[in-house]
Amino acid sequence: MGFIEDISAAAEIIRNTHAVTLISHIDADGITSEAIAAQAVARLGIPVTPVFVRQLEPLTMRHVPDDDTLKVFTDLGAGQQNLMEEAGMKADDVLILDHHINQPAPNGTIYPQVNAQFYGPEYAKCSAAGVAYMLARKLDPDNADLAELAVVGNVGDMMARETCGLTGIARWIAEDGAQTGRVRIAKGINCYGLSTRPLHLCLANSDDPILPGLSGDPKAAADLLMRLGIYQKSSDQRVWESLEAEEAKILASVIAEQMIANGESTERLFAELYFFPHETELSPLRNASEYATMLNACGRWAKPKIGEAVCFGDRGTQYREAEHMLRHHRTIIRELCEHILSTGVADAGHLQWIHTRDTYPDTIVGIGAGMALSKLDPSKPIMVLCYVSDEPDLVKISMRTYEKVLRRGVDLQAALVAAAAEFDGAGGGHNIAAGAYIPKGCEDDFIRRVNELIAGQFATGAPHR
Ligand SMILES: [Mn+2]
Repeated sequence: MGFIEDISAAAEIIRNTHAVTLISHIDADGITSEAIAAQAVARLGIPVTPVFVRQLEPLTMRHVPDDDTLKVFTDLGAGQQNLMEEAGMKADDVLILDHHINQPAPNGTIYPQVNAQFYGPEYAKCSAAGVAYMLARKLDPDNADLAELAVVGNVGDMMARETCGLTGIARWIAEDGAQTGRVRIAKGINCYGLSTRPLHLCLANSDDPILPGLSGDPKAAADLLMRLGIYQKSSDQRVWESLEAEEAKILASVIAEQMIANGESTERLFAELYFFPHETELSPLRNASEYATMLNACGRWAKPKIGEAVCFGDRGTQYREAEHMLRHHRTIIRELCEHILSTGVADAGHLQWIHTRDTYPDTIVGIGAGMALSKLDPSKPIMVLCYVSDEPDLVKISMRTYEKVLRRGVDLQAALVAAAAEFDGAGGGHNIAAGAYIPKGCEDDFIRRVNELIAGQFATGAPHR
């Protein structure tokens, strides 16, 4: 069926139920899709109970209550219909809102599902929060005030990353939010921290794209800003969002000139950005990517309900707790990054790697890997291996690289999916950032195999992209 039919059917299922249990994932997309669906359902006067899980697997299925509520799965479920069937759930008891690969239930139960992967390219780059939003909008056009949460979920799930902006239905949702004034769509530099970080740090921290002479060098970035009259002194703290249009334009064109002079493409210098003008200035809730980080921080440190409260509009006690989570998150990631740099990585030839064992939680090693890479050899992908807290037999693999390396043919997802399968593990992710789980003990062979696969990708070179 088409998207409209599936969304209409989902809306009917919600309207005809007396109580909902919402089962969702703990990352930014999971928390926002839950918050959208929960508010849309609650506004109909139907009681909702949230259940957040790190992953839907046999062990976490027991958190899903065995009662007569409708089980709505957001940002998960498409790939776990076998577990629903095993738990004895009937098609009438379930609604799946997802964007992950669909794996039908083995005994043929057809669970109602709206999955962004079903409807062609216009929908393909839409996260679960986008799907939940379309359902909310179908239930009541007044739910358009939830558009910002869908934008946060989409951006948090990297739907804007490859194309430097949202596309298709996800872009339509941002525009829908712009109509009510809750979302401001802007063009600007493709850096992180535009609402909260002093601009020189924002530029110095940029690693995709690499800004020649600025990335990794806060002092040079502050000097440039003083030269342009954007900073009065090197200790200024202005953020990008506070720049006048003319200042932002001059800054972008100077950086673009430097990139061109260095033979770099400026293709990734500009991005479409999503701001929320009703939020307090200088707060991480002012733009989609920083908002998403705050929710990820809550989820990764096992407090998804704090993130949910922020999505519901709490700006008091729970919000302060979320700020605390965010600070904690940043501190641990910075420590991990320093640990990687001070310990040093091993060079396998076509990738560099480090095993952090149980020193840091597996939920953040990928982020730390990405940050450390900007201070390592950027031409080789980084692999970080670590143990998984509640899975003593597994090793988690996180890999990161840069757009520039992708253009030479590298695809981390392809490499990790293929290698993990050979070792009875499982891999997934994106070409630029991917992960895998493998059995403990085969790490050395695994590194060798991934290195071989990446060597092959470099040798074959880039396909037409
Ligand atoms: Mn998602």
